[in-house]
Amino acid sequence: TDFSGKWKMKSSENFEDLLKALGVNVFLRKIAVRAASSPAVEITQQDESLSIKTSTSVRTTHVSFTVGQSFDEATVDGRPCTSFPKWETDSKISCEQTVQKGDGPKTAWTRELTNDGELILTMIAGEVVCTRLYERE
Ligand code: R12
Repeated sequence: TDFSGKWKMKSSENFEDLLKALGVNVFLRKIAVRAASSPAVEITQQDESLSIKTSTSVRTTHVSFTVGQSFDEATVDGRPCTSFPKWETDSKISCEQTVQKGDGPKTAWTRELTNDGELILTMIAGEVVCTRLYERE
């Protein structure tokens, strides 16, 4: 599987509910929802190592990791966490997050490449699952 490419978002479900579950206040939620409606995502992958840059008008994140090895990143609401990415199938990575301080709902994400070459991102907080569908630019 090769996630490499520039991706644009086609649809998003439950993003605001996800932020709500994480305790993000309504003011920041509205700003985040607007900004996150047109992200630019660029992924480079070499074997098991991925680099994912996600840009919006209010926040840009850049993570690099190797599947099977823990790494530090931040939850979608910006809390530092340690993440452990693993192959769930040969085309799906699932990643559990452990926040470094404080508590809150359990968070995780998955990224899956579909047969028709689309990318499905899920972000999870407790019972809430946000699903975002991307296609290559
Ligand atoms: C908060 C502050 C900010 C944000 C929040 C809380 C904004 C977060 C954004 C996230 C975008 C995620 C994407 C994910 C993806 C684009 C805009 C929530 C700035 O306290 O599709 O990969 C300061």
